[in-house]
Amino acid sequence: MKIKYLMSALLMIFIFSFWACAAPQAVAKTAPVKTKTTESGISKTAQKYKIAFFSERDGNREIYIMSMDGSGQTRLTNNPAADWLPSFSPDGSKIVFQSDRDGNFEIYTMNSDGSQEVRLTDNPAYDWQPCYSPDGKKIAFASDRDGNYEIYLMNKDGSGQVRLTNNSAYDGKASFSPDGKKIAFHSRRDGNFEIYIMNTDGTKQLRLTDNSAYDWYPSFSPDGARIAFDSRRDRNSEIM
Ligand SMILES: [Ca+2]
Ligand SMILES: [Ca+2]
Ligand SMILES: [Ca+2]
Ligand SMILES: [Ca+2]
Repeated sequence: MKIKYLMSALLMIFIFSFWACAAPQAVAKTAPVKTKTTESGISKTAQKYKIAFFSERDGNREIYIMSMDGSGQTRLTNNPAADWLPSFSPDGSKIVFQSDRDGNFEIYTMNSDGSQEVRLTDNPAYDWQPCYSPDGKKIAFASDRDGNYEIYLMNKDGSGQVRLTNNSAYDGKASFSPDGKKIAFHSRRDGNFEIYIMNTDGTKQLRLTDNSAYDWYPSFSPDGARIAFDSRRDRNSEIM
């Protein structure tokens, strides 16, 4: 069972290298650990940090958290809609996620114990792929509210929603740089998916990749020096 839990944790870290805005947001230090001995015996440190993930194990997509050794798996959402793509706030107190519980996807936040769910967006379009800024004050997300997907930025309470990209192609999957000054994202504006960066006010949009394959799902390294992304240039997905 120890190995099973460890593999589960490692798998989720792997998945979040694609699906969270960045690995540091998916793994967050939460409330002080009360137990002095670990359930799995792997390490006390592993239980101090939590991983948020989604699973269909209970019949539909729900948000769960667990310790980094796979112990303490707890379901946080409970409704028949799809609740997914969770990402911790930098201080670990909140989780932002997307849900179609009201008929279309909206951005929601909740406390890291699942309490106090709050809807931040409210419109008939899809609003999804949320990501906290490193200071926790802003949330970037993608929405097709103007007819095609663009990157938007809002305050953590949902106020002040502004569009950062503006073109007829798909723009999505925002990921903040660790210093909060840049947003990496993927866009199809040049014919196929490429990785771009821009300032957090939408200025200076710059393409970083240039090839005929899909390059998408960027994520900054913790030191901000590099960007990991997924590419199909070898005809299947690879991590660059
Ligand atoms: Ca659900
Ligand atoms: Ca919506
Ligand atoms: Ca667009
Ligand atoms: Ca490409």
